[in-house]
Amino acid sequence: MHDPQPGKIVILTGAGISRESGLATFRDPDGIWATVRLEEVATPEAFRANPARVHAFYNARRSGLLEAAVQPNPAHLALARLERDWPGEVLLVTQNIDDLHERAGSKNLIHMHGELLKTRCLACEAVIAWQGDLELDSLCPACGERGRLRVNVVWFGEMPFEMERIYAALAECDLFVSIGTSGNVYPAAGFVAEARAGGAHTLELNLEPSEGRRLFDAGRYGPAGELVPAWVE
Ligand code: BJW
Repeated sequence: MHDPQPGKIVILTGAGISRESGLATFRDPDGIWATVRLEEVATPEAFRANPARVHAFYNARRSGLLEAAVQPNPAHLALARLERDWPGEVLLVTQNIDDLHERAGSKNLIHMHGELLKTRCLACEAVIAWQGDLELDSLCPACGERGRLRVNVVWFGEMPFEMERIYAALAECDLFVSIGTSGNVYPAAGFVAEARAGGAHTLELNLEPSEGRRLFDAGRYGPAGELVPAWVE
């Protein structure tokens, strides 16, 4: 990064940043939505109709995330270094439900689509760290109810987390950077327009131009594991 002025940076990340760590994206030809219909696994209606199916989908992704080979890649590590070394503020907003940013060392981080390694109890609303499988009769450690746990992620039609804090940061930031996201899913796809309206410079780092390409002042295209460290240094 060559900007000598310490300013406020908001970074949005998507599935593309974790692909080189071995996690699938959603809309690439080898992505998750090529193998399963999102209507069957990523909506509240799907969970009501067939909770066992939805648990199985997320149980498989949870055990995939916990495989030893899945580790933060140079892009995650570079963003953690940026947060540590940048004299201004860096807020990282991720759409990803994996924990690779925190494993890399990022601290000022919002998981707007939730976290795969947490469960939420529909009876008592407790959010609890969870590394094993979720079953239909899993017991809530907080309230003792059975069968009321769901993965703590944001499905289509649900409100993403911490939106007020995100919009406030977008309105104030000097630089907005979008990394590894296709720009298909709202409200995240609208963040670039919000940041621009507040006067921020906008940059996209992605394998290929995203849906919102024309809204970015600049774009660099290639694998995140190469682009992000090169941008941060
Ligand atoms: C690389 C790379 C490498 C590959 N290096 N790059 C406005 C207009 C139209 C529709 C809507 C709207 N507002 C809301 C909607 C409805 C809906 C929506 O957006 N639908 C669209 C499909 C049109 N949005 C919602 O429902 C959201 N909720 C909401 O808006 O609530 C409002 C509300 C109001 C009042 C009451 C209640 C609610 C919620 C969206 C939730 C999305 N959930 C998912 C699943 C989460 C859990 C899980 O992981 O299973 O989130 S869907 C999925 O998509 C996941 C992702 O976070 C999200 C975004 O995907 P992402 O990260 O962009 O991945 P890809 O695969 O699309 O792109 C990867 C990119 O990386 C590509 O560009 C590659 O080229 C690139 N890449 N390898 C760098 N190595």
